[in-house]
Amino acid sequence: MADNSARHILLTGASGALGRMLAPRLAAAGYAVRLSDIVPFPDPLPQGASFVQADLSDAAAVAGILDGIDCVLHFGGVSVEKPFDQIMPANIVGITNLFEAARLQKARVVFASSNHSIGFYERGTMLDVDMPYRPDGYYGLSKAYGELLGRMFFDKHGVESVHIRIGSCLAEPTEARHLSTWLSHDDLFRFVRAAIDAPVTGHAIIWGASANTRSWWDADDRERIGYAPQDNAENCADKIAAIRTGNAVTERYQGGVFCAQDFSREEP
Ligand code: 15L
Repeated sequence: MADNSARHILLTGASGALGRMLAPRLAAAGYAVRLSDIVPFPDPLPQGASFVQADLSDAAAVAGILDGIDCVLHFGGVSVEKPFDQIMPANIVGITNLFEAARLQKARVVFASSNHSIGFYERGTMLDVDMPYRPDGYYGLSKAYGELLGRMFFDKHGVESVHIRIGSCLAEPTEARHLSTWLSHDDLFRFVRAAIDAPVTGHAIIWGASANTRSWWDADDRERIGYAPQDNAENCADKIAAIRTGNAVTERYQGGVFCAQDFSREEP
């Protein structure tokens, strides 16, 4: 195993579903891991890892958890569509505090962005990462903000960031949409490792999806970090291809049910 112990990694959102999946894997890979979340870590601490409770909207607390860190894996914040007053502190103020702290620390940021930043493209439309944002709610808008914040912090301050535009990161795909959007846990871990270990990243945006046969997502910056997904939702097609939601808005757009939430546009 490579000696990763000199690499100090901070994982925010450690107590969430993806954080809990990543934490033991990162520790087992030998990185020096600091975990953080606004709520306690619910599992036994992985060997060698530490945990610091912190609120992302508190700039001083965020500066504190980044002290001595080389690379931040930013999985913290609200992870579903919510009213703006809930998105604002965690996802807008929080990531701004985080980039400011990364600038002082000269740390790289790996951001768990989301397909909901482009959720209003119709299903089947092939997208490159530089196509215009079409967020499907305040949550998706906050992810677009994070990606743009990374762009500004690289151009202005040289802070490197890798933005993983995650599709549906689940142990198994469970519905037809996932044939296009699924990201396996193993592929996310491969992705995160590549983003930590790449010698140079600049500002990179990469689709967070496995090698799905029915993908809607095309050109991105993956070659820069050497990310190569190995799983494919197609292996589950027989079980899930017929599983639909029954909602026309959900079925029409890439963002699925997030698009249908509070949807009030009248179709001609
Ligand atoms: C996300 O960004 C959410 O955090 C997750 O809960 C899923 O809904 C996922 O997107 C998805 O689009 O499937």
